[in-house]
Formats: sequence, structure tokens, C-alpha cells
Amino acid sequence: MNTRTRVTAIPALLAAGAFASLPGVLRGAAAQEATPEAGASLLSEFGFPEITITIENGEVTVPAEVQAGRVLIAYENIGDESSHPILMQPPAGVSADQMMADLGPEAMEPPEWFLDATFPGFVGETLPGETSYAVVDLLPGTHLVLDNAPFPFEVVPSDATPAAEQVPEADGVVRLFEMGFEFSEPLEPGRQVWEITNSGDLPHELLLIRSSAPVTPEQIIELFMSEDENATPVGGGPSLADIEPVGGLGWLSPGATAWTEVDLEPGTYAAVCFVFDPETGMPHLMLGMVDTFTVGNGGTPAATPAG
Ligand SMILES: [Cu+2]
Repeated sequence: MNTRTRVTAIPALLAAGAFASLPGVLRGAAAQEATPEAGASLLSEFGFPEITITIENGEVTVPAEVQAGRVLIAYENIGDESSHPILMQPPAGVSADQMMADLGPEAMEPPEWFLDATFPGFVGETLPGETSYAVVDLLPGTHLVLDNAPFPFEVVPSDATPAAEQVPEADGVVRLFEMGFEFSEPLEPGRQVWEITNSGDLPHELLLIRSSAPVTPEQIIELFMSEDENATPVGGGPSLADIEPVGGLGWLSPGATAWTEVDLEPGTYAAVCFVFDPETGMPHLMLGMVDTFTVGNGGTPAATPAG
């Protein structure tokens, strides 16, 4: 598949209004290698109840009802547009009707209550043809998957006997905070499970980007500011065409932990967060929530900042 796909680093909702000046950001590469079968998920080995959510060009199909608890989410992108979804539980007091109106395609900016929602974590950016996986903890109540529009579903109290929740064994550990990331070392190539915890006071996310050239955090910010796919940052570095999203974890509330599955080849990566700052409307990326790292010994070393 050679279709170049504009990667929606933030849902259209958040790209509107205060975000209109942001570029279309990442343009993803074509779909990656063959999608692994659902059973090939490393996270499926832990035996959590599994729910499948599909997206086809903005249309999300969610289960009618999900039981509360720790669940494995498989997110299948069967369309030809990339998806950067958010999973959220709106705050108490926001009715279903209001929620749908406030987050619909006509909404020009996030409603005031948006950052008061609960974000259990979700899959990261998912390219066409890919299936992403995440293990998250769901509490009873109305939830919604937000892509270009909201798609609600109910989480109901579990009738299973609550057992001590099993913790997936993780190959990598990532901590999110204001404004940055902390990765366990070393990060090895290959398919693996990452445990991600938000130890900050704000929601955060982990959008992983692979770069085919050495890159600095400053250059990543410059790239996201650029409208020109072929522009390269001052002092060199990759263009937007040289970077591609490779998963991660969607919005995660303060104090929450979730697990995602990544498949990393040796190389250079960046981590960025697009959660917005309510004061300025700026994504955390612009406030410095960007980091670069390498995976494996064969990785291209991260560039040193241009002096
Ligand atoms: Cu953040």
C-alpha cells in the first residue's frame, strides 16, 4: 500500500479552534508490515477479558457493553486513514447528550470539562491495516472512544469475583510527568510489553515516533510546527517524511498505569505528548514534553543539539 496517510496526531476536535495553527503534523508512512493476528498479541497471554474496537475512516465500532476491570483492548484500523484515538470517561454531571454535542464533529474546541474526564489509557496512533493493543483498567460508567467524533459505550460492574488483578510482565517501563518521559534502560529491539505510569498531575500520553535519521527534541518540535513535508529543521535533521508513528499509549490520567505493546527495530525514536494545556491551547509537546532515545546497539545515535 503506497497511499501516504496524514497521521492525525490529535483528533480533529482538538485540532480545531486554538489548534488550527498546528500543522497536520506527522504524515505517516504507508501501512506497516502485515498486521499480526489477534492471537499474536503478547498481552493476550495474560488472560484478561478482550474487547475489540474497530475503526474505519472515522467510524468506530465499539462493543455495546463491557465489564469493568482490567481488559485487553485490540484496536483494529480497517480503513485507510490513520487514527489517534482517546478513551475517556466523562466527569460526573456531564449528560450523554451534552457529551455527544460537546465532542461532535461540529465542536470547534474541547469543552471546559474535557480535562476533568478520566483517561484510562488506550492504544496509541494506529496506522491503516494495523491492530494495536493496550491493557487498561475500566471503571463502571459511560465511556467513549474519541476519534473525529465520540463513540460511547457502557462499562458495567463486573459480576465476576474480583481477584487480585494480574500485572502484565513488562519489558520496558515508562513514566510520564510534567513535562517529560523517563524510560527504563536498556530498551531492546523486538516485540514487547511496556508498562506506562503517569506520575504527574495532568493527563499525558506517549506517542512514539521512529526517525530514520538522528534527531533532537528541538528538531522534533520544529518538524511538528512545519507545514512542509519536505522541510528539514535548521541545522539539518529529518523531514516529516523521515519520521513515522509506531504506537505508544493514548491519554492517561494522573496516577494511572496501563500497558501497551510495541514492536521496535533498532534505531532512533522520539516520544511526544499532545495533551493540550488549557491556558494556552498548546500541546505539551510545545511545552517541552518531547524526548529522544535509541533502541538497540545498532540504533542511530540521537543527535546532539546544535550549538
Ligand atoms: Cu503531556
